[in-house]
Amino acid sequence: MNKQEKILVTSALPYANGPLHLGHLAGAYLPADIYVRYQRLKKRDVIFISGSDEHGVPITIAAEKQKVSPQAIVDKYHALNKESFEKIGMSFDNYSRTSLPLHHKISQEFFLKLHSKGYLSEQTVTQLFCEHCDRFLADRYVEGICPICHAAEARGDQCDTCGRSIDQIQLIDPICVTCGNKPVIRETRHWFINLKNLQPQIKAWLDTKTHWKENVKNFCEGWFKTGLEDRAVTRDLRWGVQVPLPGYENKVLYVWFDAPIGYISSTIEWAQNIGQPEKWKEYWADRSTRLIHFIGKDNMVFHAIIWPLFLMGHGEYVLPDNIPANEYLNLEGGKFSKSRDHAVWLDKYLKKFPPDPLRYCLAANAPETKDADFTWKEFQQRNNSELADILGNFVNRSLTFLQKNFDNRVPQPGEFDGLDKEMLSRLRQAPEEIGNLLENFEVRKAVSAFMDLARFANKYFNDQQPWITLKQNPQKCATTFHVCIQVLKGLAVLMEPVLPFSARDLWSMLNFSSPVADQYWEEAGNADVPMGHQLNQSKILFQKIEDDVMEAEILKLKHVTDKTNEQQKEQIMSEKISYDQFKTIELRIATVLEAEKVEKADKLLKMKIDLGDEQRMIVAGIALNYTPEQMVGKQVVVVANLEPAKIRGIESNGMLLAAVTDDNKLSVLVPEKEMPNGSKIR
Ligand code: B3M
Ligand code: ZN
Repeated sequence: MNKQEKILVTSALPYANGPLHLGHLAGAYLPADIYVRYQRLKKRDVIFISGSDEHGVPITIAAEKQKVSPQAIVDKYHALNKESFEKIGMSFDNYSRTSLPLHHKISQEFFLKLHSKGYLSEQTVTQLFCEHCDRFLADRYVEGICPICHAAEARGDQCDTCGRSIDQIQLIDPICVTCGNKPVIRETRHWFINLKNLQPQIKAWLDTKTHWKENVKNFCEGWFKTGLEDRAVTRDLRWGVQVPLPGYENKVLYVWFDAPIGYISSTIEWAQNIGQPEKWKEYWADRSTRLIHFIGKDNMVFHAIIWPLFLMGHGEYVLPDNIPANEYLNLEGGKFSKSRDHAVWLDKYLKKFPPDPLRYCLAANAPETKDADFTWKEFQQRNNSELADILGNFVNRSLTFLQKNFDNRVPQPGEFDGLDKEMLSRLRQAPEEIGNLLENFEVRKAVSAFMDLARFANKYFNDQQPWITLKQNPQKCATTFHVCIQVLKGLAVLMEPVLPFSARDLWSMLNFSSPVADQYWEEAGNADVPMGHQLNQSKILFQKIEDDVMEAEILKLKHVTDKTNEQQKEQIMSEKISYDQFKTIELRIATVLEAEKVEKADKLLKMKIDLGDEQRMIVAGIALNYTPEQMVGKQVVVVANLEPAKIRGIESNGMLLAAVTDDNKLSVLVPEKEMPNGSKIR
């Protein structure tokens, strides 16, 4: 690769609808940052672009749930995520937002270009419409049973269980996610991208990408086998980029139409910010730029098939050179889940731990070719036994020895013996060896090659026995430390992509003036620290993490029941709670005053209950076992201090207790003799 070549690296634009978790970081962000930092050390012309994806149904649903405006949601999470990214060391050249007017303008221009070139066609289609909410149910606004795999809770655009994309009309028993009602079918007009006709064009282009990762190539093959379908690129929504055509005033561009254009608008914003507003074209409008999109595997179809087609249609911009998509990261054996709070949130992590150990752990165990699993135990083990005991130990023992015995200066070497020579030769080879792996997106192997070098350095230290040679052969001892310092300098540069904060700290202990990030990767292996160079005070680079700290983190995840992890579930069931915990649950006797079935929900009964000093509405899933008549007049037990929950659009203010078996036998709990309403249960 020649030095003049431009590299444009992007990370997927995360939805600004919630905080980021480690799964996000491991897939589309950290690997990109490591790659970019490496390319900067190679002195290549690289820029690193990302931003918040602030449109689409994920945003509006979050806004409705939190009862605030979509703008308030994206403002909140853009700020939070941007800050987390900075703290974990993501070195974006620009982190933009798709709600900016600039992005709207660029997206509309892009749309009109495709429109004028005949890539889009208008079609009348049938869609699900909720009469209660008075709107079309785009994408995640509707859920139902998947027509393909019959899993429950498939969404209007995709089933997360089988991973297939769905035409919402085909959903079995669809319901409006907002109000729980059954939608009706209505006609609407939309613009479509003609993927069916374009399949040969995109396939021919993808066939040239022989250097891509296997998982990405296989995935594309799979799509071609089923055949591409035309896809609507507009939506009946208000939040988003307005469709710039007459008659479409109440419609916006599909979020997956405008989001990847965010890569372009963010680059334009970057160029404006650095005072060279035309500079973005040097990247986007030059066909020799290497455009590299880092993404997680769930974004593959959009980046490898649909986005390149948009770019081909537009005609003026470079196409992706590579899409090193990563697989998923799981957490303690289960999927990351926002709804079940089975997650390690990045902002929370950063309040407790330093950034580098996480970067190291996620890089060493990156989900490159298959799903990987994050466990706190592994995190602790990698931090304690690798970062602290290997790398940190070598740094610390070398520097404290020099401080004590050599006046904290680089000593003059004598003749190099075999061990010295081998150490220096490994150091010399390391930049190329590790560099080739990074160039090839093999972060796991790169990290392990780096740690091997540090491991070898410790062995070198032991084998030279400087604590003995200090007295018996001072010249040999001086040589050993001359070599150790050369290795430390090399390690500092080579660790910068993965461990940027620790690299900076080590660099300052070594007392070099120009920043470590300004060094030349190739020169990391040159043993060129001069004799007599004065070092700074050393400090501990990596703190060990104690067992109880990890156990507390593991415990936090335990409340989560995960169907895929029966073992975990059993553990939770047998866990004890304290009496104080039990006391927080307010159980009371109530009498059912009225009961009726909930329309279109077979299982639900809505009941008015008397709690002595107040009456309330509750909803309970007992309608298959009890008729409304059977319930009226019955005394029951309810959890009286449960926060209100909306069930099928009806607010329930308490929970009725019942015994249930796995095969749905159900018996409502009743007091053995009549009790005053409101009586407490202890
Ligand atoms: N916002 C999906 C996601 O956050 C989407 C990526 C857009 S990349 C152009 O996973
Ligand atoms: Zn509705």
